[in-house]
Amino acid sequence: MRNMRMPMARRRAMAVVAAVLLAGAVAACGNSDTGSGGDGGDDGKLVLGFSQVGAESGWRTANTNSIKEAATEAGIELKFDDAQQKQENQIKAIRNYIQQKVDVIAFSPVVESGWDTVLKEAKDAGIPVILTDRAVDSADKSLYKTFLGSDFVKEGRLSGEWLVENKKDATGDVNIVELQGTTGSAPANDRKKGFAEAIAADPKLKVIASQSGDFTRAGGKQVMEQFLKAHPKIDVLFAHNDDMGLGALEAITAAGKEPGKDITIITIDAVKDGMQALADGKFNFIAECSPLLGPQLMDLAKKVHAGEEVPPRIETEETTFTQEQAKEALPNRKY
Ligand code: GYE
Repeated sequence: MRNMRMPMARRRAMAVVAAVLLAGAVAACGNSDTGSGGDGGDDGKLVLGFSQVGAESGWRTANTNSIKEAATEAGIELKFDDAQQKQENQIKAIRNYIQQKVDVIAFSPVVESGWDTVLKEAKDAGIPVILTDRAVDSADKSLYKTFLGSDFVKEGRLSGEWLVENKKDATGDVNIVELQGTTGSAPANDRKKGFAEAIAADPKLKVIASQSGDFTRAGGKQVMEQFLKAHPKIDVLFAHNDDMGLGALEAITAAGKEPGKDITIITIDAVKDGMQALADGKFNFIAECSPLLGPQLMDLAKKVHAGEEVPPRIETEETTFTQEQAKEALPNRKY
């Protein structure tokens, strides 16, 4: 029986292999049609491969929506990948885009370091790369065409300056806890730096604990619980984004403290839920960080594809909000 079956099994296996090879060949043909080598997609549209960080925050959701909407409006074919906050997934997505010969690659690098190899691969394939939102620390600036995004150091500095002013009459030490963004990310590194520089102006302002909450609500809540257990006197929370601040609110309330009163809360982003917390008196100050990068990104994609020169750094325009300003601005917020 066994001997009889073996050839049949083998034949089947060979048929499977043949089918896989055929499918691969068909897919490869399909790719070379859409892949275009710079001539656009099937219908002549510019093809943009975009690797997104993830879906970790309200900011990120607004950013993804902005990019998708703007691509449709600009008549650009968008290939979109969500890397779930993992650098290895982003590298994989970028390599796929190179293989598919997209016209332009854009991505928001989850962390700052470790990009040189894959960026070099894109450059060697003749595909221009645009950085959006977050920067890389590559020394070779020719690896990408431009970086579109916020000045995170400034956001940290504005947050710190507000605190210096707000606590100028306080007596004794002002104990600050800091919820950092994703470890190694540009916004976490830069916001920490800007804030530290600003509060150095007043020696009574002291950061007594600083830890990553990975830019998520769950992370913010969990780390704030630890902070509250370890430190009986916390006067200020500086959270690197709204979502971590919103998560921390739950921990603060559960610990029997009143957010915005017992603990002064400063965050960054100014997404709707954050602005609502500010208008409700639970947050005290927000430095804005705009996620609406889509239209500018599409514009840049068209320009670099056409071989036009673009400025190496394009900064987003932003403001700050107090509780009163949040009440006024909320009805017209787009995200
Ligand atoms: O502040 C945070 C998000 O890179 C500016 O990432 C972005 C940050 C934003 O998760 O909410």
